[in-house]
Amino acid sequence: MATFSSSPAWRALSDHSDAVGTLHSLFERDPHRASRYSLEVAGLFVDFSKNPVDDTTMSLLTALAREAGVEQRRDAMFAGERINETENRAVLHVALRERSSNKRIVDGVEVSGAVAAVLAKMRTFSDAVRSGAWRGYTGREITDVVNIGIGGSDLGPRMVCEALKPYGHERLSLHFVSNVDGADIAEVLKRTNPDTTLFIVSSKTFTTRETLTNARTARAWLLASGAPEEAVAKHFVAVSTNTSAVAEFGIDTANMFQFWDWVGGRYSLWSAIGLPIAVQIGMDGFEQLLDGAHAMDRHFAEAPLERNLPAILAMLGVWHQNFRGATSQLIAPYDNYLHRLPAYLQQLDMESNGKSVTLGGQRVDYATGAVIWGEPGTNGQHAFFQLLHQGTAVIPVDMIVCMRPHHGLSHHHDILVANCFAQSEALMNGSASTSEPHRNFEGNRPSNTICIDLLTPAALGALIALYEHKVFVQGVVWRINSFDQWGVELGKQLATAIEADIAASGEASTHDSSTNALINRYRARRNQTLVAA
Ligand code: G6Q
Repeated sequence: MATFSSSPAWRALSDHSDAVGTLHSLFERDPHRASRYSLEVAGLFVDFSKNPVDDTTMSLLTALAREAGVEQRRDAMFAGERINETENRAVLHVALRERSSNKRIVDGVEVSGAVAAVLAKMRTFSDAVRSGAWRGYTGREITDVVNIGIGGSDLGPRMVCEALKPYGHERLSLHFVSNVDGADIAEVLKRTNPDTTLFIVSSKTFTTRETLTNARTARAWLLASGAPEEAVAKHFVAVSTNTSAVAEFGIDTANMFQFWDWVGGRYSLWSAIGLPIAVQIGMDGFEQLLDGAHAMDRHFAEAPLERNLPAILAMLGVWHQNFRGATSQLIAPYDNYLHRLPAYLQQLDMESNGKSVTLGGQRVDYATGAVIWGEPGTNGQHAFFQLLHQGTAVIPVDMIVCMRPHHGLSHHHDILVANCFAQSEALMNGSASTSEPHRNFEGNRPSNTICIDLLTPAALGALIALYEHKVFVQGVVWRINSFDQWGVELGKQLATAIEADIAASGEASTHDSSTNALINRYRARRNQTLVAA
């Protein structure tokens, strides 16, 4: 049977790969290239002209996407079909941002009403915390809100809360605890007071070891401060799909915010997992975030692939990854508020497309998901940008920059933006020094520039949805299931046996010699007192 990589569109792209000129020559040949290779959607202007592609490349990439069935698969997702086949689930985070009278049926059950009801409950709760009506057990207003969750129950809300800090509430400080490393929660508890701190325990399954360990530590801290057992109801709420586990933990299920198994962890910030966002910026702001994402959804669902922004960015990624030898993708936000975006996109992209088996169960014979990494500009320029300019690897870059800042330091902003534009220009053009090879910059290095007028909740919603759909399209092209995460599930089981060995008496002997020795070393030393020399 012919594999995907020997399909007509794939072969045509392989044959075409060497025929594309350098970026420099492509710009020289076409004075209108910048306007022809850019799009404005849902408040985002994206210039993708600095990618080594011509019209033939673009039409072959679109043909590849069509051949892979991107449009059918997209329509199936929006229709609520169970496209997450290995978990036999629908994938409907797009339904969370519809906010219309559109009635959604999932598995025969009407869910729009339930979505609206959870949004209304989030509004009541976030309004109460923000206004000061929701008080701690001593009657004082809440000053600190701590989200306890990990992975999809942490990265999205954490990134959005950082990005939308300018919209934050004066009295409230948001904190995020994810790591089972006690240092994470210890540092937060050091800076907060039990009677004015509210914990949101976020876990889809409510079985995740890290989250439950941190939540128990937080509860013990509250009670150890002298708070009575009833105080737990005023200081703990939960976001989960697992009502019985929430009740078992001791959180009043009246204070539980529900979501559903058709919302994947890394796609869940739009659900009640976004509660910290609603608390920080208010429910109106949260709904603007949803609306921004919805505008991108409409575009993705309706625009032809030729003018479809998520599809274009996805296919450019496929071009770099499968035909030009790239293996990673740099995310460079020229915006400090977006400093968590690379970490967020790492999960979105790498957990979705870090797969090597097709939906049909075959091992792929082509590259799939890229390694995603990044840091805000201009910091990266003084560190790893050296490798972008003169290293041997080709690393496509997404530069993200806002036209207007949230602060009044316009001089800073001019310098920031100048750096962003200068980097993409230099990566594209390079510069030749005939006398000194070490000063030679080859250029021809690809980048996209994403321009946002002002980083509002709506613009951020559109940006996140753009990446979600980009990742989706790539997964379809690579014939993989972007919606499962068996590697994560494995991780959830792995430590259990070693935890038991650490707790047991006698030497560990059931593992390989390296693992046994490491366990025994830890056991011998963990209680040793450090004696100053
Ligand atoms: C996301 C993954 C994973 C998950 C965490 C937390 O898509 O499934 O990152 O979000 O493992 O899981 P819980 O929300 O169930 O605690």
